[in-house]
Amino acid sequence: MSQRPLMMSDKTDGPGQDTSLLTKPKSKTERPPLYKVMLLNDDYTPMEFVVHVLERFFGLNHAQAFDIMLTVHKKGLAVVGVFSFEVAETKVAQVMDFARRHQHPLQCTMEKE
Ligand code: TYC
Repeated sequence: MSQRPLMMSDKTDGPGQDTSLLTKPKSKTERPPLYKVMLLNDDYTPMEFVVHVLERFFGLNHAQAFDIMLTVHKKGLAVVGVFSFEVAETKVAQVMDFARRHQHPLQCTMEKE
């Protein structure tokens, strides 16, 4: 008589018929969500300041930074990068703090992609 609880390995599917591994649910490897970081236009922040922000916090060269600044200026906003939640949150905080310290109303936000 069995002296222990019934276990999966006790299944009596027959020789070579153990289905316990085949029925295991597939664990999908989901990518973590990404977040768009955006700059918003305003009427007061100097263009050169925005270019500097883009170079300093987003690693853009001067031409790339100038192009994105102009897009924000003309269209109202632009995505300046796509990052993990933690990195996006840090970029937004760095830009907002830098703008505030220089008394510019520049706004930076993030949104799930
Ligand atoms: N519109 C601003 C100006 O004319 C320039 C500017 C560009 C401000 C981008 C903010 O995110 C911005 N001085």
